[in-house]
Amino acid sequence: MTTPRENRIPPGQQLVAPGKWPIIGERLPTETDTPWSLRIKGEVDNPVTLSLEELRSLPQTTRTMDIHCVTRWSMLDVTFSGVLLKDLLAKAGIKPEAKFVSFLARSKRNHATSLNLDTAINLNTLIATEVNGEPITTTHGGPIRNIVESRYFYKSVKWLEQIELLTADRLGFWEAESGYHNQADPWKEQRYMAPTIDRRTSLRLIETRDFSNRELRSIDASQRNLAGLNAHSASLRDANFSGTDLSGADFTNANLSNAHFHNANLFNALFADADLEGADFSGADLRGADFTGTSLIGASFVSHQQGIEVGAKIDETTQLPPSAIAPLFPEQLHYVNKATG
Ligand SMILES: Nc1nc2c(c(=O)[nH]1)N[C@H]1C(S)=C(S)[C@@H](COP(=O)(O)O)O[C@H]1N2
Ligand SMILES: [Mo]
Repeated sequence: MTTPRENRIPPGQQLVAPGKWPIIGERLPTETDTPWSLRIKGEVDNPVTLSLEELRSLPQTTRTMDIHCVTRWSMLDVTFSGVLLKDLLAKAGIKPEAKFVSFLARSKRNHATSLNLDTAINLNTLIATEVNGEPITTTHGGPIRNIVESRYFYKSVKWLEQIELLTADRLGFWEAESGYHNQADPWKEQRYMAPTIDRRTSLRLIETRDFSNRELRSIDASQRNLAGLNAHSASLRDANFSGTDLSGADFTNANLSNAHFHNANLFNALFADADLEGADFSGADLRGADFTGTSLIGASFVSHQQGIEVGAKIDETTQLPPSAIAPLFPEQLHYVNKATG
Protein backbone atom coordinates (compact mmCIF):
# COMPACT_ATOMS: atom_id res chain seq x y z
CA MET A 1 0.00 0.00 0.00
CA THR A 2 1.37 3.43 -0.83
CA THR A 3 0.91 6.47 1.37
CA PRO A 4 -1.09 9.34 -0.18
CA ARG A 5 1.09 12.31 -1.12
CA GLU A 6 -0.40 14.72 1.43
CA ASN A 7 0.41 12.25 4.25
CA ARG A 8 4.06 12.24 3.20
CA ILE A 9 4.65 15.93 3.97
CA PRO A 10 5.91 16.39 7.56
CA PRO A 11 4.56 19.24 9.74
CA GLY A 12 5.70 22.74 8.72
CA GLN A 13 6.93 21.59 5.27
CA GLN A 14 5.74 22.52 1.77
CA LEU A 15 6.49 21.01 -1.63
CA VAL A 16 8.83 22.82 -4.01
CA ALA A 17 7.55 23.49 -7.52
CA PRO A 18 8.11 20.45 -9.78
CA GLY A 19 11.67 20.32 -11.10
CA LYS A 20 12.95 23.01 -8.69
CA TRP A 21 15.66 21.60 -6.43
CA PRO A 22 17.10 24.44 -4.29
CA ILE A 23 20.81 24.63 -3.47
CA ILE A 24 21.34 25.08 0.26
CA GLY A 25 24.56 25.85 2.10
CA GLU A 26 27.89 25.55 0.32
CA ARG A 27 27.68 25.69 -3.46
CA LEU A 28 31.00 24.14 -4.48
CA PRO A 29 33.61 21.72 -3.09
CA THR A 30 37.24 22.66 -2.47
CA GLU A 31 39.13 22.85 -5.75
CA THR A 32 42.05 20.41 -5.94
CA ASP A 33 43.81 18.33 -8.57
CA THR A 34 43.50 15.18 -6.46
CA PRO A 35 41.00 12.74 -7.99
CA TRP A 36 37.88 12.02 -5.95
CA SER A 37 38.12 9.15 -3.48
CA LEU A 38 36.41 7.94 -0.32
CA ARG A 39 38.36 7.16 2.84
CA ILE A 40 36.95 4.84 5.52
CA LYS A 41 38.76 5.18 8.82
CA GLY A 42 38.41 5.20 12.59
CA GLU A 43 36.96 2.19 14.41
CA VAL A 44 37.23 -0.26 11.51
CA ASP A 45 39.40 -3.39 11.10
CA ASN A 46 40.66 -2.39 7.66
CA PRO A 47 40.90 1.33 6.93
CA VAL A 48 40.60 1.76 3.19
CA THR A 49 40.48 4.45 0.50
CA LEU A 50 38.32 3.75 -2.54
CA SER A 51 38.62 5.55 -5.83
CA LEU A 52 35.43 6.78 -7.46
CA GLU A 53 35.74 3.91 -9.97
CA GLU A 54 36.13 1.35 -7.18
CA LEU A 55 33.08 2.76 -5.43
CA ARG A 56 31.04 2.53 -8.64
CA SER A 57 32.13 -1.08 -9.23
CA LEU A 58 30.70 -2.25 -5.89
CA PRO A 59 27.15 -3.69 -5.78
CA GLN A 60 24.75 -0.76 -6.28
CA THR A 61 21.50 -0.11 -4.46
CA THR A 62 18.73 2.18 -5.71
CA ARG A 63 16.24 3.78 -3.34
CA THR A 64 13.39 6.23 -3.95
CA MET A 65 12.66 8.60 -1.09
CA ASP A 66 11.37 12.00 0.01
CA ILE A 67 13.70 14.90 0.89
CA HIS A 68 12.87 17.32 3.71
CA CYS A 69 15.03 20.39 4.28
CA VAL A 70 15.03 22.10 7.66
CA THR A 71 14.19 25.37 5.84
CA ARG A 72 10.73 23.90 5.18
CA TRP A 73 10.91 22.64 1.60
CA SER A 74 10.25 19.04 0.62
CA MET A 75 10.61 17.04 -2.59
CA LEU A 76 8.89 13.69 -3.07
CA ASP A 77 10.12 10.60 -4.92
CA VAL A 78 13.78 11.32 -5.56
CA THR A 79 15.74 8.24 -6.65
CA PHE A 80 19.34 7.87 -5.48
CA SER A 81 21.78 5.08 -6.40
CA GLY A 82 25.04 4.07 -4.81
CA VAL A 83 26.49 1.75 -2.21
CA LEU A 84 24.72 1.12 1.10
CA LEU A 85 26.75 2.31 4.10
CA LYS A 86 26.07 -1.10 5.61
CA ASP A 87 27.72 -2.87 2.66
CA LEU A 88 30.74 -0.56 2.65
CA LEU A 89 31.29 -0.96 6.38
CA ALA A 90 30.89 -4.73 6.18
CA LYS A 91 33.92 -4.73 3.86
CA ALA A 92 35.95 -2.50 6.21
CA GLY A 93 34.86 -4.43 9.30
CA ILE A 94 33.10 -2.56 12.12
CA LYS A 95 34.94 -2.72 15.45
CA PRO A 96 32.70 -3.34 18.48
CA GLU A 97 33.74 0.05 19.94
CA ALA A 98 32.21 1.94 16.99
CA LYS A 99 29.06 3.77 18.07
CA PHE A 100 28.87 6.84 15.79
CA VAL A 101 29.63 7.66 12.19
CA SER A 102 30.96 11.01 10.95
CA PHE A 103 30.70 12.09 7.31
CA LEU A 104 33.23 14.68 6.16
CA ALA A 105 33.07 16.78 3.01
CA ARG A 106 35.85 18.01 0.77
CA SER A 107 34.86 21.61 1.34
CA LYS A 108 36.36 24.83 2.59
CA ARG A 109 34.85 24.67 6.06
CA ASN A 110 35.44 20.92 6.44
CA HIS A 111 31.69 20.52 6.50
CA ALA A 112 30.62 17.38 8.36
CA THR A 113 27.64 15.70 9.97
CA SER A 114 27.26 12.68 12.24
CA LEU A 115 24.78 9.99 13.18
CA ASN A 116 24.45 7.18 15.65
CA LEU A 117 25.92 4.22 13.73
CA ASP A 118 22.95 1.85 14.25
CA THR A 119 20.57 4.61 13.17
CA ALA A 120 22.61 5.34 10.04
CA ILE A 121 22.62 1.66 9.07
CA ASN A 122 18.95 1.10 9.88
CA LEU A 123 17.94 4.15 7.82
CA ASN A 124 19.62 2.57 4.76
CA THR A 125 22.14 5.39 4.46
CA LEU A 126 23.39 5.41 0.90
CA ILE A 127 26.78 6.52 -0.37
CA ALA A 128 25.25 7.91 -3.52
CA THR A 129 26.77 8.77 -6.88
CA GLU A 130 23.59 9.04 -8.95
CA VAL A 131 20.25 10.81 -8.69
CA ASN A 132 17.32 9.93 -10.95
CA GLY A 133 19.65 7.83 -13.13
CA GLU A 134 22.26 10.56 -13.72
CA PRO A 135 25.53 11.36 -11.93
CA ILE A 136 24.88 13.81 -9.06
CA THR A 137 25.78 17.32 -10.26
CA THR A 138 28.56 19.20 -8.47
CA THR A 139 26.22 21.80 -6.96
CA HIS A 140 24.12 19.00 -5.42
CA GLY A 141 27.14 17.25 -3.91
CA GLY A 142 28.53 15.11 -6.74
CA PRO A 143 30.42 12.99 -7.38
CA ILE A 144 29.79 11.41 -3.95
CA ARG A 145 27.31 12.40 -1.26
CA ASN A 146 25.79 10.44 1.58
CA ILE A 147 22.00 10.27 1.64
CA VAL A 148 20.14 9.72 4.89
CA GLU A 149 16.45 8.93 4.50
CA SER A 150 13.88 10.16 7.04
CA ARG A 151 16.12 12.87 8.46
CA TYR A 152 16.35 16.57 7.58
CA PHE A 153 18.59 16.97 4.56
CA TYR A 154 21.50 18.50 6.50
CA LYS A 155 22.38 14.94 7.51
CA SER A 156 23.24 14.31 3.84
CA VAL A 157 26.70 15.76 3.21
CA LYS A 158 27.68 16.99 -0.25
CA TRP A 159 31.15 16.10 -1.69
CA LEU A 160 31.70 13.25 0.75
CA GLU A 161 35.35 12.21 1.03
CA GLN A 162 35.62 10.53 4.42
CA ILE A 163 33.58 8.20 6.62
CA GLU A 164 34.92 7.83 10.14
CA LEU A 165 33.61 5.49 12.82
CA LEU A 166 33.83 6.94 16.33
CA THR A 167 33.43 5.75 19.91
CA ALA A 168 31.84 9.09 20.92
CA ASP A 169 29.77 11.52 18.88
CA ARG A 170 31.37 14.51 17.16
CA LEU A 171 28.82 17.21 16.24
CA GLY A 172 28.70 18.29 12.63
CA PHE A 173 28.97 21.79 11.18
CA TRP A 174 25.31 22.87 11.34
CA GLU A 175 24.72 21.03 14.59
CA ALA A 176 27.67 22.77 16.30
CA GLU A 177 27.52 26.18 14.59
CA SER A 178 23.83 26.76 14.09
CA GLY A 179 22.10 24.68 16.75
CA TYR A 180 20.49 22.30 14.26
CA HIS A 181 19.04 19.31 16.09
CA ASN A 182 21.32 16.28 16.23
CA GLN A 183 18.45 13.78 15.67
CA ALA A 184 16.79 15.74 12.85
CA ASP A 185 13.59 13.68 12.54
CA PRO A 186 11.22 15.75 10.34
CA TRP A 187 8.12 13.95 11.66
CA LYS A 188 9.02 15.14 15.18
CA GLU A 189 10.04 18.59 13.84
CA GLN A 190 13.49 18.24 15.40
CA ARG A 191 14.88 21.36 13.71
CA TYR A 192 16.85 22.99 16.53
CA MET A 193 18.34 22.05 19.88
CA ALA A 194 16.99 23.80 22.99
CA PRO A 195 17.79 27.54 23.10
CA THR A 196 21.10 28.45 24.75
CA ILE A 197 20.04 31.96 25.76
CA ASP A 198 18.45 32.19 29.22
CA ARG A 199 15.28 34.08 30.02
CA ARG A 200 16.92 36.89 32.03
CA THR A 201 19.42 37.71 29.29
CA SER A 202 16.72 37.80 26.65
CA LEU A 203 14.47 40.05 28.74
CA ARG A 204 17.37 42.44 29.33
CA LEU A 205 18.20 42.53 25.62
CA ILE A 206 14.56 43.11 24.70
CA GLU A 207 14.68 46.07 27.07
CA THR A 208 17.73 47.61 25.28
CA ARG A 209 16.24 47.01 21.77
CA ASP A 210 19.73 46.21 20.54
CA PHE A 211 20.27 42.70 19.13
CA SER A 212 22.98 43.74 16.69
CA ASN A 213 25.75 41.18 15.99
CA ARG A 214 24.47 38.84 18.70
CA GLU A 215 23.91 35.09 18.66
CA LEU A 216 20.27 34.77 19.77
CA ARG A 217 19.03 31.55 18.20
CA SER A 218 15.49 30.57 19.23
CA ILE A 219 15.02 33.67 21.41
CA ASP A 220 11.41 34.21 22.51
CA ALA A 221 10.58 37.84 21.74
CA SER A 222 6.90 37.23 20.96
CA GLN A 223 4.15 39.77 21.81
CA ARG A 224 6.68 42.53 22.64
CA ASN A 225 7.17 46.15 21.72
CA LEU A 226 10.40 46.18 19.76
CA ALA A 227 9.68 49.11 17.45
CA GLY A 228 12.92 50.43 15.95
CA LEU A 229 14.88 47.33 17.05
CA ASN A 230 18.50 47.28 15.91
CA ALA A 231 19.15 43.68 14.81
CA HIS A 232 21.84 44.40 12.25
CA SER A 233 23.84 41.20 11.51
CA ALA A 234 22.19 39.35 14.41
CA SER A 235 21.93 35.57 14.37
CA LEU A 236 18.23 34.91 14.96
CA ARG A 237 17.49 31.46 13.53
CA ASP A 238 14.16 30.14 14.83
CA ALA A 239 13.56 33.39 16.80
CA ASN A 240 9.96 33.97 17.85
CA PHE A 241 8.64 37.44 17.01
CA SER A 242 4.98 36.39 16.73
CA GLY A 243 2.67 39.33 17.38
CA THR A 244 5.61 41.66 18.10
CA ASP A 245 5.77 45.32 17.10
CA LEU A 246 8.88 45.57 14.94
CA SER A 247 7.95 48.66 12.96
CA GLY A 248 11.07 50.30 11.56
CA ALA A 249 13.30 47.48 12.83
CA ASP A 250 16.68 47.00 11.15
CA PHE A 251 17.39 43.34 10.27
CA THR A 252 20.01 44.15 7.65
CA ASN A 253 22.31 41.16 7.06
CA ALA A 254 20.68 39.18 9.89
CA ASN A 255 20.22 35.41 9.86
CA LEU A 256 16.47 34.87 10.33
CA SER A 257 16.25 31.36 8.99
CA ASN A 258 13.00 29.75 10.25
CA ALA A 259 12.12 32.88 12.29
CA HIS A 260 8.49 33.33 13.31
CA PHE A 261 6.93 36.67 12.34
CA HIS A 262 3.31 35.50 12.44
CA ASN A 263 1.04 38.58 12.95
CA ALA A 264 4.09 40.81 13.61
CA ASN A 265 4.06 44.52 12.80
CA LEU A 266 6.91 44.90 10.29
CA PHE A 267 5.86 48.27 8.89
CA ASN A 268 8.97 49.85 7.27
CA ALA A 269 11.24 47.03 8.56
CA LEU A 270 14.55 46.61 6.78
CA PHE A 271 15.59 43.06 5.74
CA ALA A 272 18.24 43.90 3.15
CA ASP A 273 20.59 40.92 2.56
CA ALA A 274 18.99 38.93 5.40
CA ASP A 275 18.71 35.13 5.33
CA LEU A 276 14.97 34.47 5.56
CA GLU A 277 14.89 30.82 4.51
CA GLY A 278 11.87 29.11 6.06
CA ALA A 279 10.69 32.30 7.83
CA ASP A 280 6.96 32.72 8.52
CA PHE A 281 5.37 36.11 7.69
CA SER A 282 1.73 34.98 7.72
CA GLY A 283 -0.51 37.76 9.00
CA ALA A 284 2.40 40.22 9.33
CA ASP A 285 2.12 43.87 8.27
CA LEU A 286 4.78 44.23 5.56
CA ARG A 287 3.87 47.65 4.20
CA GLY A 288 7.07 49.58 3.54
CA ALA A 289 9.25 46.57 4.39
CA ASP A 290 12.36 46.08 2.25
CA PHE A 291 13.34 42.56 1.13
CA THR A 292 16.10 43.56 -1.29
CA GLY A 293 18.83 40.91 -1.55
CA THR A 294 17.14 38.44 0.81
CA SER A 295 17.02 34.66 0.51
CA LEU A 296 13.39 33.49 0.79
CA ILE A 297 13.58 29.76 -0.03
CA GLY A 298 10.90 28.05 2.06
CA ALA A 299 9.47 31.32 3.44
CA SER A 300 5.71 31.77 3.92
CA PHE A 301 3.46 34.82 3.50
CA VAL A 302 0.16 33.02 3.85
CA SER A 303 -1.01 30.14 6.04
CA HIS A 304 -4.31 28.46 6.82
CA GLN A 305 -5.67 28.16 10.33
CA GLN A 306 -8.82 26.08 10.70
CA GLY A 307 -9.54 26.74 7.05
CA ILE A 308 -9.14 30.52 7.38
CA GLU A 309 -6.50 32.19 5.21
CA VAL A 310 -4.04 34.31 7.21
CA GLY A 311 -2.03 36.41 4.77
CA ALA A 312 0.64 39.07 5.16
CA LYS A 313 -0.34 42.68 4.49
CA ILE A 314 1.58 43.49 1.30
CA ASP A 315 1.09 46.47 -1.01
CA GLU A 316 3.02 48.53 -3.55
CA THR A 317 5.21 49.99 -0.78
CA THR A 318 6.53 46.50 0.10
CA GLN A 319 9.82 45.93 -1.69
CA LEU A 320 9.85 42.30 -2.81
CA PRO A 321 12.10 42.14 -5.91
CA PRO A 322 11.35 39.40 -8.47
CA SER A 323 14.71 37.71 -7.75
CA ALA A 324 13.85 37.43 -4.05
CA ILE A 325 10.42 35.86 -4.58
CA ALA A 326 11.41 33.54 -7.45
CA PRO A 327 12.22 30.52 -5.20
CA LEU A 328 8.96 30.74 -3.20
CA PHE A 329 6.58 27.77 -3.05
CA PRO A 330 3.90 27.97 -5.77
CA GLU A 331 1.08 28.92 -3.37
CA GLN A 332 3.25 31.55 -1.67
CA LEU A 333 4.36 33.06 -4.96
CA HIS A 334 0.75 33.22 -6.12
CA TYR A 335 -0.26 35.05 -2.92
CA VAL A 336 2.59 37.58 -3.14
CA ASN A 337 1.97 38.26 -6.82
CA LYS A 338 -1.75 38.79 -6.19
CA ALA A 339 -1.03 41.11 -3.22
CA THR A 340 1.44 43.28 -5.12
CA GLY A 341 -0.87 43.40 -8.13
N1 LIG B 1 29.35 19.90 2.21
C1 LIG B 1 28.12 20.37 2.52
N2 LIG B 1 27.10 19.52 2.60
C2 LIG B 1 25.86 19.98 2.93
C3 LIG B 1 25.62 21.34 3.21
C4 LIG B 1 26.73 22.22 3.11
O1 LIG B 1 26.60 23.45 3.32
N3 LIG B 1 27.96 21.70 2.77
N4 LIG B 1 24.35 21.77 3.55
C5 LIG B 1 23.40 20.76 4.02
C6 LIG B 1 22.03 21.24 4.01
S1 LIG B 1 21.55 22.28 5.27
C7 LIG B 1 21.11 20.80 3.09
S2 LIG B 1 19.48 21.22 3.19
C8 LIG B 1 21.54 19.98 1.94
C9 LIG B 1 21.17 20.71 0.68
O2 LIG B 1 21.50 19.95 -0.43
P1 LIG B 1 21.26 20.55 -1.86
O3 LIG B 1 22.02 21.83 -1.96
O4 LIG B 1 21.70 19.50 -2.82
O5 LIG B 1 19.77 20.81 -1.97
O6 LIG B 1 22.91 19.70 1.94
C10 LIG B 1 23.48 19.48 3.20
N5 LIG B 1 24.84 19.07 3.00
MO1 LIG C 1 19.17 22.44 5.17
